[in-house]
Amino acid sequence: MRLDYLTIFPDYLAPLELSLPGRAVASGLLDLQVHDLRRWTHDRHRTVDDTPYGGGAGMVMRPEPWGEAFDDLGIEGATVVVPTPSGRPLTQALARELAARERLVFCCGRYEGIDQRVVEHAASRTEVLEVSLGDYVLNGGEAAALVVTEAVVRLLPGFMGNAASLVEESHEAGLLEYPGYTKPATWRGLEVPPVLLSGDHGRIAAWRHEQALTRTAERRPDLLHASAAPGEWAIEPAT
Ligand code: 6GU
Repeated sequence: MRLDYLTIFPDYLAPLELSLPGRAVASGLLDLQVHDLRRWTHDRHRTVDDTPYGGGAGMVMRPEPWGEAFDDLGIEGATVVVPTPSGRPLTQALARELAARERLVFCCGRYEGIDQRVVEHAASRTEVLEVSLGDYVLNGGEAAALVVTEAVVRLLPGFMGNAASLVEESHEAGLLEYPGYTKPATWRGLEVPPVLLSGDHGRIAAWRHEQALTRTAERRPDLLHASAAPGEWAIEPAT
């Protein structure tokens, strides 16, 4: 998989070369490139933003550097991912969709946003997805791009050591994960639930499922009634 990042803060994305994705790069599974958007500016001050038409607070990112970056990198056939609080909420299902793509191009803008014509233009050339982490506001798209990357890259075949841990875990089953325990069996007066020491795999599986259900009902009742509503968020290429 190829991953490109367009940002005015390339250092913010340095963690990509360290942790989990770093290993995937070393193993040849990932081709990962971080690009400084200012490379595609031409004025003395390397300007990337300007005041909003119609007035109001904050600045909006000008479209020209994005357009030139798209031309130089070539975005045809890639999925352009634009982190924004007004995007489609990131879920495990969306992470799985993105993990099936050959190439993602992340466009990290400041939170006041990128001129909307950038999305419109990119969508005339390839698939574009505006993605949100949740109902809160970050200052820019970089932290969100890191989160999306980690959610996606760990799903790539050959990335994780233990494929079974992917299937069982939180959200893959639509439920929160059951609690985990390891040695010692008694710690500071706290016991591991005895069923886990019983050796009865049927009872253990039933107990874990019940724990997952109880936790989900208590903490995230919305997940018990969740139905996937994909489609309406995808912005397909024009032709
Ligand atoms: Cl994806 N971007 C920004 N800037 N803020 C966010 C977000 C994304 N998701 C939640 N808040």
